[in-house]
Amino acid sequence: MTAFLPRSPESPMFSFLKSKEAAPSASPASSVAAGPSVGWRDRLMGGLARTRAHLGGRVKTLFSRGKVDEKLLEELEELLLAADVGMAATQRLLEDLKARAKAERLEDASRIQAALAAAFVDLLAPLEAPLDTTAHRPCIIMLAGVNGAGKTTSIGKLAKYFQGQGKSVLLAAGDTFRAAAREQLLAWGERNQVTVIAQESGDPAAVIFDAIHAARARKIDIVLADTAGRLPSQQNLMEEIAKVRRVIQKAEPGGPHEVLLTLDANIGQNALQQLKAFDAAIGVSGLVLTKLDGTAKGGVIAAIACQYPRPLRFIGVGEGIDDLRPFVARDFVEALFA
Ligand SMILES: Nc1nc2c(ncn2[C@@H]2O[C@H](COP(=O)(O)OP(=O)(O)OP(=O)(O)O)[C@@H](O)[C@H]2O)c(=O)[nH]1
Ligand SMILES: [Mg+2]
Repeated sequence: MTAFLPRSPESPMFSFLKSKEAAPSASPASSVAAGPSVGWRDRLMGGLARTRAHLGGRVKTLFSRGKVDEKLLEELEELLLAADVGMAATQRLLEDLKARAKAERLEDASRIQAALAAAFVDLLAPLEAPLDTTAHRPCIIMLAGVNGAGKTTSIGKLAKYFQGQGKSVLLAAGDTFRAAAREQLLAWGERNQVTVIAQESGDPAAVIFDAIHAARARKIDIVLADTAGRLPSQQNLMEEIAKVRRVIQKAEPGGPHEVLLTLDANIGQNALQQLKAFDAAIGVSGLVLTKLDGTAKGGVIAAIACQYPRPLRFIGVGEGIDDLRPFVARDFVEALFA
């Protein structure tokens, strides 16, 4: 079993508290060019620009014909598939649109478009399930995902988001694998003025175990535990993360209270395979979908909703600290078809 490393000056465990120093040069990207004054709605609009151009814009042109016929449905199918909506969700949306067109005798572009948007909202609404962190203190949130998906950056953003809700936060540097992973999390810790529990090297489970005890002693509301990136095909690493989960459970019965899988929206349909594999290994309770700004494949959300629904807790639309927020289906669809 992993040993709990007591905090002492000799201990290799660090506790980085509220340093006022500027973040080191390895610090995360500063806020987006748009600046912190830009509201979430604008960030979402900006972030979805590519998917909107590929899907929303072309759909508009298509619907300007003003008639829902077989040819239009065929072309719409192509557009949806190209945006990574996936076959199952595409068929569902087309059926839904057909039914609405018939029932409501839709014959003008804006009403057809509104009907498709409504079909999208119906499909995505079940994913809208905000994370409740109030039932446990500390609420232990573990992030997992493949290399570079955006786990550490999302933790940095979440730390700010939760603090903004009046919660106290502690970060656990559970990525003891990649060089500089710890420094990256420390930089986010400094930026948010929150404690980061880390070790020079060693076992990720031990670091997180330590962090949970520190959080309990300090009456911290939320622990955000980083983990190293791994591919579902790396069996030993998948076993390792399953062990991390078990150790958390030992440290805090009932924990982790949330297992967040971070998915990079750029990977499109592969997101489903990753979700299935991580779910089998660690039981995914929620999703963070990152990098929606860098892709035209934002439609993958619909594929997830249709084929492997899990609460989509947060979406990321940029590298800035304010570029992550809870998923709201209606706002998302509005931004998609604006
Ligand atoms: N454009 C954009 N970039 C993002 C977003 N989220 C994360 N990134 C970038 O993606 C890169 C990887 O992010 P990390 O947070 O280091 O990813 P990770 O999953 O922790 O990576 P590993 O620890 O190596 O597995 C960084 O350059 C981030 O700035 C997003 O929503 N939009
Ligand atoms: Mg990382």
